[in-house]
Amino acid sequence: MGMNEVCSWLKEHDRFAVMGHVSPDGDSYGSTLAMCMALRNAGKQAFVLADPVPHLYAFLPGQDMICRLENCPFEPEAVIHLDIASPDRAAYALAKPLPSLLIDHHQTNAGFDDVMLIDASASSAGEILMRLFEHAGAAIDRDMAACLFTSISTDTGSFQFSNTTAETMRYIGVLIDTGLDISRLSTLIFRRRTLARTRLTGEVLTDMFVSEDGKITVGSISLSMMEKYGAVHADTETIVNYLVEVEGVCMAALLEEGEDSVKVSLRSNEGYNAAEVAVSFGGGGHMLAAGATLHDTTLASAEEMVKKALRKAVG
Ligand SMILES: [Mn+2]
Repeated sequence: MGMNEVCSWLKEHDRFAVMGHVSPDGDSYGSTLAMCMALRNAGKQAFVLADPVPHLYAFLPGQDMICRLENCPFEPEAVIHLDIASPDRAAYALAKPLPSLLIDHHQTNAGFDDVMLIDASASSAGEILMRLFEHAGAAIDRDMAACLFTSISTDTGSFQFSNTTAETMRYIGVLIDTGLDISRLSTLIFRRRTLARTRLTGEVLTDMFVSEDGKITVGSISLSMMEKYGAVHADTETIVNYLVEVEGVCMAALLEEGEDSVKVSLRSNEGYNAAEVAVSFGGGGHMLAAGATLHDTTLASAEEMVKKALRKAVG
């Protein structure tokens, strides 16, 4: 579906709930906040349904627009889903179905809303939003720019992944033109980490599994490790990158024990498809970065399952 259809759908409604995915990342927070700001700038009512932002993204503007399902400021009449690969990945399930818009960039997205804007060639949900704002002639202020920069820079690995295109960089130019200090933001996002995250990373890397041929690495984080370092979920977000950056590795996984599930983050190097492995576990994502959540399993048996799946994928 095209931009015109999305624009007229947005014009038809007045009171929006905007949400991203479970275990929200920089693209999820950044795109939902930017969308909410754009709607409010257009005279609409809107809020973001999400957990409060973690320490890593404490600098994001507009956090007062965030609420949980139980304390929404008003009854929404339409919902916007951003950066959500499949319906079960949505941050919240609403009590009753509402007119819905999906904006996403996951190659595994089969589509699940009334109106959809899915482009797997876009680096991030934030980049698709910039295209939409440009099409609609919506101004981007500095607060929106900070959110969109967070979206795009995190999903492109600070503009180092192959999803970074000339168009991506042109949009970053638009953001810089608002007066945004990208050096300050990049430092906060990529070159600062809590002591808890630093020490947790150390233990994961020391104890990681390495296959005999050196092509597979698997790291694990138990609940007791989280407790030992006083770490929170946001502290684990980028540890998997270290695993796939080991020379000679084709595919890597990081397992994170939850209260009643195990979260699996998958990364691969060029030529290996992490999304395929994620889909085999009921998850999804991109070629080089994907994930899934395993239920009814222990950390130890999840490790065995994931090692087998990676072995099969890598050959
Ligand atoms: Mn994304």
